[in-house]
Amino acid sequence: MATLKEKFYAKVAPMKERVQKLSKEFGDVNVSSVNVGQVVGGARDIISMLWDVSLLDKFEGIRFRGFSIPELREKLPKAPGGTEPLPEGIFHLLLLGELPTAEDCAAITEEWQKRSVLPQYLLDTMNAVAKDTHPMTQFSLAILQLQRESEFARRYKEKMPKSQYWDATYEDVMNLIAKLPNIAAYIYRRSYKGGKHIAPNLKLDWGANLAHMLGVTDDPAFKELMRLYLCIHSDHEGGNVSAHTTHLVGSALSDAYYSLSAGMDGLAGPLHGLANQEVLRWIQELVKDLGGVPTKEQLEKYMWDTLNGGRVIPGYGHAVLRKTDPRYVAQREFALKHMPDYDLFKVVSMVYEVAPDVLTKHGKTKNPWPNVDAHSGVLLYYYGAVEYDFYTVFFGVSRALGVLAQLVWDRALGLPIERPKSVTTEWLENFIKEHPPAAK
Ligand code: CMX
Repeated sequence: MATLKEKFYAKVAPMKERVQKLSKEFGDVNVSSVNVGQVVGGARDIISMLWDVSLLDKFEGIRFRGFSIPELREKLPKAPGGTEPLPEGIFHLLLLGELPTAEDCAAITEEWQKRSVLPQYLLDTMNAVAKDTHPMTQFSLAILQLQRESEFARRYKEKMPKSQYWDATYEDVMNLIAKLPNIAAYIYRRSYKGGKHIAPNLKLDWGANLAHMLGVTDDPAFKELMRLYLCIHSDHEGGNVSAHTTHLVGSALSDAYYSLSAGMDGLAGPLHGLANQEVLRWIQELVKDLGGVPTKEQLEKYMWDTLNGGRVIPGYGHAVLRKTDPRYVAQREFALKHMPDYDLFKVVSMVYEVAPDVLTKHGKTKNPWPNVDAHSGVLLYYYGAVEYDFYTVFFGVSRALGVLAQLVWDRALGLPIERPKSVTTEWLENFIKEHPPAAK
């Protein structure tokens, strides 16, 4: 059987030819125009980046290499006796654009297990960090510390030719992804469980092993949750902050460690990945303030208080999506199957009934529907992972799959250093003076 690396290499030349043809023959065809609102307003909708591993439709949601989440839950290989897809499978799909067999997934599990050991100098560094440092800071620091291992950096120093960049990046990516569950579990056990660590189980798949090393429950459904969670958070096309940052930093030929660490710093923002912890914090406060599961009327008032206090309803709204996020739906289905009577799930469901209407009346957000972060916390909480400051680390472990699969492609295709144009406020004002809009 060809290895994952051999299969990837076989795809590079034809893909490179397609991209070069587009650039050479159609390089001056416009695919997007830019207005002043987009320059000032966070570059919304400007097409300015190549990202092959996933594509987002504002109404349908994410497709990973053309497959929707319900399709992938059906088609990707499962663990023996399991019903949720294996993250190994989604990585195979994202990297190669092909659905894997169970055998392909087993080979990736084995490869990652071999590369998963954390070096002692990393553990020493992690042990030196103050325990109350936010888990995302610890996660990003650990990834950055591992940069010492970078094959790309080592070979670049040894005059590696451009044609080898993908190979060194592939090695870095596989070494790094393999270690992420161990890093995450180490942070968790050190921060919240008195430093009593749990040895990895080399027989388990990547997601199940993370569940095992966290040690919050023996319930096999938690392993299933981890597998599902790690699949659905893996990618959301290239323009979101964590993906774009990883790609941008990588474009300077900073290696996978630098790139992912930077991407994780972006994920740690409350408008992005940190929203999953904020949702749980907001729900916990709400239940405490209202003395238990609220009525709809109480919840509605609580939401207005949040909005009138100048704060956002965490887990709602999206820069691109304009309907309920299918990642939310997948998690809701999981909850309906495994914890339909759980009080916190009832609150999350009630928020789903009330929030879109309140946000629509509030009249600011372009999308009153829930995003991925509105649901994940309650599932984790149910199984005993109650330390919600840690939740974004789960997101980060998963997000690595997509952004690093794309990073290997970035180097294989020889994509250049990223350098969009910025302008000053004065430049924009002068531009408007010179190009006054037609009177309405
Ligand atoms: N609650 C209250 N107000 C909201 C809101 C929400 N959930 N979502 C958007 N708005 C507000 C914005 O703050 C903005 O207000 P101002 O005009 O005062 O600046 C206005 O509505 C318009 O925003 P928008 O164009 O609809 O949304 P953006 O593209 O600017 O921002 C997002 C998108 C996700 C940052 C925003 O919806 C938000 O803050 N949501 C809450 C945080 C959250 O859940 N983030 C996670 C997103 C998913 C992820 O990346 O993990």
